[in-house]
Amino acid sequence: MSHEEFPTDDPAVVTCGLPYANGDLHIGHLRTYVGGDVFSRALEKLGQETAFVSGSDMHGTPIVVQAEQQEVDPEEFALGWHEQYEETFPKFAVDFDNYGHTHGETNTELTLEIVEKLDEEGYVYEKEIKVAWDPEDDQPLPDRYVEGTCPYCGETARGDECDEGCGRHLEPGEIEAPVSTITGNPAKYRDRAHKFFRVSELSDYLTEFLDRLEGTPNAQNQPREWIESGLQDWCITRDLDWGIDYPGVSESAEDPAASGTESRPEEDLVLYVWVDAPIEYVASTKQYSERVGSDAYDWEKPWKGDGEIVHVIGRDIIQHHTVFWPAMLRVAEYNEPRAVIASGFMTLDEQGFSTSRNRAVWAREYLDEGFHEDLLRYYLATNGGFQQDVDFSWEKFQERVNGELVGTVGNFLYRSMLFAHRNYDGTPDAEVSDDVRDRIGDAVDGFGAALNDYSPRKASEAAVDLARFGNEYIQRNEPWKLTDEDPEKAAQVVRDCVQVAKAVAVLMEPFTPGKAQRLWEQLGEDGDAGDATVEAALEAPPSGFEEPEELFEQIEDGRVEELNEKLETRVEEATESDEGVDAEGEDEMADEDAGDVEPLADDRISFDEFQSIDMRVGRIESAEGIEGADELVRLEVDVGTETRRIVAGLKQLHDVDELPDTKVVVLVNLEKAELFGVESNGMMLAAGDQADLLTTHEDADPGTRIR
Ligand code: B3M
Ligand code: ZN
Repeated sequence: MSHEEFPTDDPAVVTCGLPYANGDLHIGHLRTYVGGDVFSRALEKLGQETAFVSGSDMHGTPIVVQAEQQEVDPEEFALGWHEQYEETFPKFAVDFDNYGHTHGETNTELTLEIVEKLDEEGYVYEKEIKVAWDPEDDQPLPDRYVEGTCPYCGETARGDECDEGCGRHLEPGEIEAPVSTITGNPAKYRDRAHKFFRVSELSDYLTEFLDRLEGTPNAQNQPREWIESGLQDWCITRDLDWGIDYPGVSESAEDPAASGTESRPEEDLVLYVWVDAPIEYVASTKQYSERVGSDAYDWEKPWKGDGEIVHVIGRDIIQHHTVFWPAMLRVAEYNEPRAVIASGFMTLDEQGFSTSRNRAVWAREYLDEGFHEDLLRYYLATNGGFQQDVDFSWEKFQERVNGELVGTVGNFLYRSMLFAHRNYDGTPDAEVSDDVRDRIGDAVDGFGAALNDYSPRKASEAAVDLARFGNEYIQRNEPWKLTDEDPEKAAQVVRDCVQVAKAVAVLMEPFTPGKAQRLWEQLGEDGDAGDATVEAALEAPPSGFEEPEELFEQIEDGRVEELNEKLETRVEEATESDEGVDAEGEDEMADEDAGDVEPLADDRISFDEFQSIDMRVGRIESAEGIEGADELVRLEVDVGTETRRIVAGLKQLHDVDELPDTKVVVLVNLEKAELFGVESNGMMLAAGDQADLLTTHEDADPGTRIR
């Protein structure tokens, strides 16, 4: 089934993944929010009625852990960050129609209602499971309180997700060799009764749903693989006292002795954060409706009636949005999402952002440097396809700004409008030529097609290419030579250029709303450029306008050098002070991104045990990405006596084409594993988050044993 093209007659809701309310925002975080804002503004440009909503994610273990470290209440801790996000987003023109939070009343009520409905429909059951437990602290270790090995890909995994490997959601009890992140002790597993949602029963529905789902291809392909490999039921409760209490928990936990499981204070069973988090999408839409009135926007239409739901997310949370969430919506009798647009990751100078090492360009810092928010918006929304990874460096930023915004867009607008102002006091009295009318029409069509293709980048190209056309057009027709010779023709050319300028204002607005507004005013237009739809691209501008100013400014080389130096110095300083902190064993867990050194293992192994590990020098013969898997690469590796096929999570981190001929270290007697349908016969050793491959220093041949 395919959906009706945008714009449809029904209201749409565009949502952005909820940021966890637990830390400063850097420009890497902004990618999804800018992407969502651009998409929702662009839909409105097409004439689609759209609400744009999100909120802060207040629950979950990362927040509890950090609040504990700071010795504050999780609510107070999370609210502090929530307020900061509320202030930060508008500074980047990310204008949510409603920005709520998951601990609010609307979300709590809706969550309870939905969970009760899942229960009533027979989709919830209780099961005893193994829960990680800290033997020393005698407490349960939900989610981020535990680290270990992913049972699917063997990478280090944290709590409920394999964030460095295959990206899967991990159920409680699944992580292997669990270690408590509180004490560093090996965790034990204990039996506890928890609530489960029968997602497995919805496999057929979800398979059909994925066939209908639009958005970026990664959002359809990854879940298909997960569903094919068999869906498990989903544990929807946690042993924690921060979150939304499981409804009617008193009945189920009434008599723990009878079930033979650990006794548990009733209030310690809360819903898993991923249950109430997406429900905030609905709650936030509802709050918006309540504020503007349901005549202006009726939240029930997209969620329960005729309307469109579009989720904009980071690619690490695809599974939640394409499996668990639609399963919940289905049973609770809500509409399913029409599209999931999942963005790639962001790197800074080709390396990961690291909050603990201060290796980031912070949102606030970007603004403090005096840059207009639109420049970053343009960079983030148009650099590569939405699902591709994006690297940020001040050089690349400078190149895009100076090249496209200053050189193409700004240059065309300034030269044509200045000429129009000087010679005609504004828009000359002439009709737009058919050719230019058609050219603008094509740009508008391209813009609409790009959005229906969920490609903000292509939509921006429609706008920038139009400005490029404008530049060529004025250059080719040289109106400055015609004013005396052929004044009629001169007026015609300039009239065309002014229309192109107006169309550029309309089409650029979703990307650069502040600058588009400025241009709108320079054209003598009243009101809000954001309210103009694509039809305005071909409507005549007012006849008079003032002398224009240049919209964009060049970024000089010296400025880039200065910014790079600042970043380097800061990273160095932060790394030094970080080392001090690590030595004292603090600051573990605080880091979301990378960089903390794991404590050395206490458990010693015997030399015999070491001897049983067979590691060999290998040489990569070939490497290619596995289709549909974002990170996995299939490699053929010569290990001396034979060539082994190995699957490794390297795609995001290495240039796959450059891998052949690299010498590596291969663990050859690891049991075989199947990853995305490909058998992996061995494991290559690599260090850390960036999968820094281990290699040999001299010329050991493939097959040489490592001792
Ligand atoms: N709070 C943040 C993340 O995992 C998480 C998103 C919730 S979206 C419903 O990216
Ligand atoms: Zn994994």
